[in-house]
Amino acid sequence: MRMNNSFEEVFTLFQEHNHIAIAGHQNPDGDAIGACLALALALKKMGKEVTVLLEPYKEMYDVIPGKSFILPQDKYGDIDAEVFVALDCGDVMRMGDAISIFDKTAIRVNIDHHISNEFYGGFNIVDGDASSTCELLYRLLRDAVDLDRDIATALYAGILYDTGGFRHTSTSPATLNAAAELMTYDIPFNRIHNDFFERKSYQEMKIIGRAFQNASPLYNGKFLYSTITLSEMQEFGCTFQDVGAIISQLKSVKGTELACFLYEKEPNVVKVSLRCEDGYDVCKLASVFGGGGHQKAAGCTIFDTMEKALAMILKEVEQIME
Ligand SMILES: [Mn+2]
Repeated sequence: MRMNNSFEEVFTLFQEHNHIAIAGHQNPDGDAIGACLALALALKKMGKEVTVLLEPYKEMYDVIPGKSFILPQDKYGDIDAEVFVALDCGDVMRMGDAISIFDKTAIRVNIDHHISNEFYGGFNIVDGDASSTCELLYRLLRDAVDLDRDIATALYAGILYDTGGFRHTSTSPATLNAAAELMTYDIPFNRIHNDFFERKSYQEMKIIGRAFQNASPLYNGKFLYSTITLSEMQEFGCTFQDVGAIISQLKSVKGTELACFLYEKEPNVVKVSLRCEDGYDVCKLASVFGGGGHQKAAGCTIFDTMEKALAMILKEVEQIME
């Protein structure tokens, strides 16, 4: 049943228990990291024992404080938490290895802003209209905890990341009010912006170049797609973290209404990212392959060869474009 709990109910859970585990999604982005570390910092301030489960992430996110809460993956077996909080995870599978801890924890909380979220927690706070999990978390924490510079930095970072620097249409007056309030804590907002959106490594730029060489426009340029194979990743010395910016670059091409980027993470594991303008729904498209996300930004994983994965995507896109 898609029913939300109140902020008070969830906050009471935090008050009444001591050890709280927090996880974000696989290949964590600014919102997942910001949300996990902001909540960890806030709970620590309340005197709680806190463990954060997050996969290793790119150095560009190191501006977000609280990294020391993250437990190495080989220590997950030691976790004995009373409450588990999943943040920014549209579905349970997005948690990756943390899923086993989620499954064995008695009290499970799901806080998220993905429209495809299935309310998989025992307690849920899901708002598909929120720009980011961090915006949602800000609303939960602002009246309950004494915010400080570190918590504010983490929350602001997540909001900034998921709105693409307050540019995506998910940005609302409430988003900017949250950001304005967080700015009063003397946060390094200029550095956050530069680290997230300006600085790219030479390798990332080169693989973006290859992605554009490989790109093909279809339907009079309304649809643009590209692929990067595993052997190309190896050729450029890239990891999957280096291809994260490609989808937004494809989408930014003038006239593109729908963009798709596929890369081979492992043999027969193809990650698909989708972006679109109003009038399309890529969340629906991704859900055909068991994925999800937002109306304008979504993704899925196809367990097949690149060739077959691409053919399947193009077939779905054909139906949308006609
Ligand atoms: Mn998010």
